[in-house]
Amino acid sequence: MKKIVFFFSFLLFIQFAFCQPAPKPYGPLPTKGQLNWQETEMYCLIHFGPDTYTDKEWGYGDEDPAIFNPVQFNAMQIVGAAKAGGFKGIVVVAKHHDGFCLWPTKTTEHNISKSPYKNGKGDILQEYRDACNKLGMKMGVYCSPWDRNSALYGKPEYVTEVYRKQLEELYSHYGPIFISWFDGANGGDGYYGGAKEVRKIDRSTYYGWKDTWAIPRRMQPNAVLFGDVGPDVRWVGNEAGHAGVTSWATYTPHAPDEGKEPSNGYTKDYEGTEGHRDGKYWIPAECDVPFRPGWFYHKSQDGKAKNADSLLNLYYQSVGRGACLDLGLEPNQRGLLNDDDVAKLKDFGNRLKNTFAVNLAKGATLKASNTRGGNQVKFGAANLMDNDRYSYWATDDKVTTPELILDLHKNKTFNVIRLRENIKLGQRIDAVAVDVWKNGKWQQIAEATSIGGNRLIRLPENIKTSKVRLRVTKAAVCIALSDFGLYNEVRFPQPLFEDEHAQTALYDTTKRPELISKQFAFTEGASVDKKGNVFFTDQPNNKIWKYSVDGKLTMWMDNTGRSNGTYFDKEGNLVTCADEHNQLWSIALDQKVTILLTDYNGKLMNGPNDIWIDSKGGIYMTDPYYQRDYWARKKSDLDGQRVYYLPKGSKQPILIDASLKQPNGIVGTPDGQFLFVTDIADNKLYKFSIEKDGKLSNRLLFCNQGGDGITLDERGNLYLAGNGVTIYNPQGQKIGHIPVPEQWTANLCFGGVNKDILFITASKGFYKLKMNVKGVE
Ligand code: FUL
Repeated sequence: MKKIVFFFSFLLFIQFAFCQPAPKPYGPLPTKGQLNWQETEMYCLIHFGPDTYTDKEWGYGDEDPAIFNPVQFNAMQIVGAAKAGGFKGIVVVAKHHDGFCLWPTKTTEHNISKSPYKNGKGDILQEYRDACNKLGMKMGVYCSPWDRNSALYGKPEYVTEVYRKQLEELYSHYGPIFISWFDGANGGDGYYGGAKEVRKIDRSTYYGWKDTWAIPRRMQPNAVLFGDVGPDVRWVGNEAGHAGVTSWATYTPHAPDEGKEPSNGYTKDYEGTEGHRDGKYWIPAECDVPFRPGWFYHKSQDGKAKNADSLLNLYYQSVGRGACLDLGLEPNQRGLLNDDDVAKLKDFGNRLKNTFAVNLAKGATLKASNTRGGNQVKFGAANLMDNDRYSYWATDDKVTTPELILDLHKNKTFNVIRLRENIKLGQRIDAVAVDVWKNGKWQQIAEATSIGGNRLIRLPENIKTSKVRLRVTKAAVCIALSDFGLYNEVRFPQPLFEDEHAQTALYDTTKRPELISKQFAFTEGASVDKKGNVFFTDQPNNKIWKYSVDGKLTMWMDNTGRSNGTYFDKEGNLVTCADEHNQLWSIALDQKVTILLTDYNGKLMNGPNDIWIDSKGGIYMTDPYYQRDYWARKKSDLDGQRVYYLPKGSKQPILIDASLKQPNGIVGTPDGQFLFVTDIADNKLYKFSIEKDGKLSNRLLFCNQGGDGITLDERGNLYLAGNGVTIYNPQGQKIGHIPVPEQWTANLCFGGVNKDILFITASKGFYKLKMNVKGVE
């Protein structure tokens, strides 16, 4: 009897183990076209046309086709350079906003057949098609909906008789198309057949997107459709080439105005950066960014293409975050990429190839805490090592936080970790952590969120270990992980300090900040006057100090209302955050105080912290709440920590942002277009667009580091105080770090006669560092 029982339980076990079905898919799922797109990872967006000859980015539509004569045009050179860079496809801008068609279309006279190129017999699209076929590259098209040449633009016939017909021509002659790119720039002034006027269209309805998309669905069913609203691939919300550190493949597009239909050019585009965990649709992000500063070729930008270091940064911030990278290429007037551009692409391609050539996790002994139904063949961890995106390690339905230990048998050195989910079963994993065995115990070295089709963790340093542990710390359902890789990226000394657009380094990186004095309790609020003298505050001691251009340090004012952040206005008054009274003060040179602001709608400010003043004299201010021992009140009078704008002359601030946890440092660009604000509690830095009325729009996550004060240099680099000073380029990529030997670095500004000395307030100390760049104050 015992034997029989044993036999039946054994049978049951076998049945459980081997008949355990695959996990149920979770949430929205990718289509075949989207899987193909995901595997493409990197492709190039090629802008070439009349703008190449007129030195413009957006042609007006009145350009004479006679200017288009690329005598040496060579699609093989361009597509070959992309291929050498590791790119797997191209997207040809077949028609840009100027309306000039690079193929002999029947829909308009404004096309290549009217140009001298090959005596009017040329067809750039066909040449790209042939080159792609020869080189095994995928091809996509971008046909701008906005057409500044067409007399019909704005009327329904433009959509039905011109635009859609153009798409049909492209799909029928130049396929297979892997992506059809629909742009969101729309309507405005243009030539419009000679009318030369402004034409506005209703972005939600004019193009009848549902009917327009039906054309590629019918003619190129495997192509994905790109746009602000997808429907297959979404715009990431910036043209700097990066997705959010957390970036979901799922997304629900929203219109900027409540109750309206979102559409291309009419979404809350900043939401595209991170997507939505509970998004209704599978619409992963594409990160588009030009190789050179502009999308089109400009002679003045020769030599300014991004180098391999910058491209690698972008790669990790796009492909490494589950998105695809779409890099703009800019053929010149001869119809070729410049040699420098070709060389940089190749360098980048080689570095990528070398990095990912060997998966150091291969050959490891794998120990998973759970394997679905005990079925090692179908669901075992060994599937992580076979380089197949769809074979996978799965757990039982109930197990959402499994662990995997990799015994590498000997010490190996790596600095990149790769994770992939089998996305045919949806995006299931929210977060993971990775530990290594060091000094007899597990030590965490990394964490990551939103795994999806591809997640790369680039570690700041090389890790040498013989044992690695992966912990899934949060998943919506049981996991289906397809890939685990450890790689070693060869890094060159100090690549981070080189500015991509300039030959000179930002400063001599062998130097450290020089201590001026350490006699303070807590320094803050550095700012510079017109002459270059620097003023800063010692808040606990209630004083303002001056460091003059001739190197003299003097106490400038006592009883300063516990001034914190400061900024000079145009008239030369020092505006300060008088935190003792929750006010803004303007202090004249004779130290006469004028109170600028006391409250928001009758309620006490929390404690104005830092300010920036625009060219109109309006003051941008952060108002976080830090309980001070010199206050009688114990809680905030307001119900949040926010950002305000005080127009010049007004006593009532306008609330301009309530979305940050604890806004702190603040600075704007000198052209008044953008405002940067740090969120110290959420460890993030945001970039906003400034509207005409001073209000903010387009919140964009600039980088995943919060902190204290911020300032800008003349190249647009941003300096963030907190843990020393961290430098970000205008694209939000970290390009350097200046260590400061203090607990906390609070604020900074450029000063000195030439405004090329970086002054740093850090806890008890006040420091300076000579730079090769100037500030913009
Ligand atoms: C934008 C366009 O307005 C730019 O000129 C460029 O083509 C870029 C890729 O898309 O929306």
